[in-house]
Amino acid sequence: MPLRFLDGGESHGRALVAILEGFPSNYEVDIDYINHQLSRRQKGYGRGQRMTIEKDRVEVWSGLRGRKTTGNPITLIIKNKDYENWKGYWEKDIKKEDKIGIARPGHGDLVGFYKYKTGDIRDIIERTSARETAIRCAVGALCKQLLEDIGIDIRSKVHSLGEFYDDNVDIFNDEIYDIINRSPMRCYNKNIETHMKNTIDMCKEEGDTIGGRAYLSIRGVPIGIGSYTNWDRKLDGILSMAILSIQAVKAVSFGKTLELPLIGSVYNDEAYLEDGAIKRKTNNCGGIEAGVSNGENIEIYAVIKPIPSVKKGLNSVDLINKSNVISRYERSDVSAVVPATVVLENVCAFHILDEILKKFPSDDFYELKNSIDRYKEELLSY
Ligand code: EPS
Repeated sequence: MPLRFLDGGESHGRALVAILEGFPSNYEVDIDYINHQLSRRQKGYGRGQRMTIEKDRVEVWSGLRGRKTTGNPITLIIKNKDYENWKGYWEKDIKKEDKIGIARPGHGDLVGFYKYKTGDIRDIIERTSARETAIRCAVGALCKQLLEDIGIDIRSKVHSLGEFYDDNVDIFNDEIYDIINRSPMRCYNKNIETHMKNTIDMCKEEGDTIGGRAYLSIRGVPIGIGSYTNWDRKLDGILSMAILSIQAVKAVSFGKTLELPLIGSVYNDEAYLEDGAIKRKTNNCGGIEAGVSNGENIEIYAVIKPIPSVKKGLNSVDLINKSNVISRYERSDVSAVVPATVVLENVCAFHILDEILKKFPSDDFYELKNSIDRYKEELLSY
């Protein structure tokens, strides 16, 4: 059965909800693990005032008996604390004079106004908001926890903010990763961290926003996940679609593709045998060849654009009164690059598990674990 979920919920509505189907039974879920992912997502330099209101905790309303999954659909809920401040808002019809017509260029405001024709940009803001990533993280965290138990580890960091780069860092070194996880910029180099923080402070002062790049690495995916047999089965295609669906992500690349001269003899990862095992001299392609995992770490960069809620204003249009105006400000974050790294981890976890389940169809966790262990053993003698 494919792994699938849908989520619903508005940024300032009652709650965010997801129903996850196809998750193996008999898996012991650690709710603290999910809540830890939710709390990691809330942190980071550049976050706005909203994060002082929310303390995201997941509630599991179905699919668990004790701590174990039953194979039934898993219903996850995160209540919005800010809902208390918006009570009444959802229950009444909006007055004409309270409708928002001024669009923020770059946000969903303008396109949503014409697409859904409710006459109020507020309806669009509520669903385009990156608040939705909280529930996607809860779904992904379940998957990420299971992946760890079958030897797949997903880690991330900030790669750049504005013009500052924290490059060439081994995130699978536990000491280094600990420093990254404690850094408000989720980066390693302290000097770069200071520059990044100063840049965010400056943007905040000027009423501006700033973007950057997130880096993700997935270790332990065995060779042969994904497929080249048809366009919609390619692992890099599937991951790219999911990553581009994360609010504010505008580009995705694998491995060193954007850094290297695109010359065949330099770019392609040469292979050799060592003690019977196939090794690579480099991992420029980021662990995926022809849409299939090649056993190396899957390395991904995602470009996070600057948030469109720019306090100093942009030229825009009042879509209700049909006039040229300066865009209105909506409370927001100055930068979403730090939380985006955590979202990226959890969003990719869902799809890696889905692809694993396609190769090793299993209803039960132990069936899955045994199939993977057997597959890895067989690979050694093939
Ligand atoms: C967001 C605006 C801000 C962010 C929000 C995304 O919320 P608010 O409008 O309530 O100030 O903090 O992100 C979250 C709430 C979250 O949990 O990540 C937006 O417009 O996209």
